Amino acid sequence: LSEDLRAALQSVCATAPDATSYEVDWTRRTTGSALAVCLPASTAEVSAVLQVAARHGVGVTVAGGRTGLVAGAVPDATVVLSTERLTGVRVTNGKALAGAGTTLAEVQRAAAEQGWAYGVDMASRDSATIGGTVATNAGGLHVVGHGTTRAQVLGVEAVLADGSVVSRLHGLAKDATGYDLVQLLVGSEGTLAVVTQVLVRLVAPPRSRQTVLVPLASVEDAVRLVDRARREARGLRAAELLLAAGVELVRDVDGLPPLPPSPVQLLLEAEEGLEDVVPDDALVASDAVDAARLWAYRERMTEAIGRLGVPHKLDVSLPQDRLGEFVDALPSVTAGCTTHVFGHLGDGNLHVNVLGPAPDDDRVDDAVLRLAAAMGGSVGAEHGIGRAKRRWLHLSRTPAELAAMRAVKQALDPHGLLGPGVLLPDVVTGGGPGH
Ligand code: 2HG
Ligand code: ZN
Repeated sequence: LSEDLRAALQSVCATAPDATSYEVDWTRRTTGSALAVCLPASTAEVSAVLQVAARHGVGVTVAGGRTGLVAGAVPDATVVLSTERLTGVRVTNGKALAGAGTTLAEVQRAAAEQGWAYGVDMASRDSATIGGTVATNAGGLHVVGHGTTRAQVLGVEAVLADGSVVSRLHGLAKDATGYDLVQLLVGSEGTLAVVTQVLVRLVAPPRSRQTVLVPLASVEDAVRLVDRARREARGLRAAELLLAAGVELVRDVDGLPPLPPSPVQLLLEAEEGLEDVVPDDALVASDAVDAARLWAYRERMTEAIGRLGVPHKLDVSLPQDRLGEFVDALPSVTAGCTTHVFGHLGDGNLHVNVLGPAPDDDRVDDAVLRLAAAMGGSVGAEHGIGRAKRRWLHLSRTPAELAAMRAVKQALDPHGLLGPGVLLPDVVTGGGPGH
């Protein structure tokens, strides 16, 4: 069967000679196995791959830049469909139309060349693809300013499980003509369709830029300062939290200069007005080079943690007034582990990274996610659910919501070919609530 499958796939598009790098996630925590790796170069080729997979009854896992942190692109005895050759971007009238495999950095560059900016940015910009950010509804560093990917997406072209193509790329500002298929696909993690092209709105570039790093005594103080900056500064676009242990870590690993010691550091970026908001002991960047120097403490965190071992990545969001309490409670559920917490304070989004437990030991994952849910938070803030978190999806979604999600899945992909093992938990039959 697999020889037949491989031959059939090779007759419709190029395939990668070696699947190894596609079979493990960025953190190295999750591995899987690929039946083949397809590299379609057009929407027609994507459609042909899905039709071959359907004929052979095998699943398809979509892979973008493979910087995801919940193993959503790791195959599970499935065919990998990589979007890496679906590239190219064109900017017109404040909108960018990009192939799904175009990197975020390329979209940003194309926007800048025409005097625009793209509202989404993240440290993985050189690898993360626009299609992947749509699939996960990625957030990143500028959500306080521009919202998540969902808020940028005006249209998509996508191939459904049966190979049919839906294309909503007209970009009309007004279009009240029924179900919003475009937004349905945002955040669907490759389980409803394969996104092949994306149309996004662009934003005006900031007129000026202030970057400050503020030492603070507590997370609560940081939350209060963000609230004030939102009201009093102009064009706030980043509000990032660092804790002392994280600052120490990036200093150690990357050799960055020490900062004045403080339990909490808050990185704020706005167009203007921050000088009236932040205390006198804040570090204020004098120019772009200096701003990059301050950002380094935040942007290098993921890489620095990765060098310590294989982290358990627990991306959660919380109500603003529970953030401090959550951070304080973490040691009680992560005892004996090395834990680093940082994230997008303005969005109530914390990245809890836990090192110590074996990759397949998920007791600490369970404890941290339950803690977040018990405080009214979400178990998946901006990284998605993927393969890593689906057994906790029920903590953030009601039975009625899960049933509706399954009904949508069943309608669009009745044979479960797209993203098996991703997002939706398996239905447990034969009693018990299961996971
Ligand atoms: C970030 O904000 C990313 O830098 C990665 O979402 C977070 O490494 C992480 O846990
Ligand atoms: Zn993040």
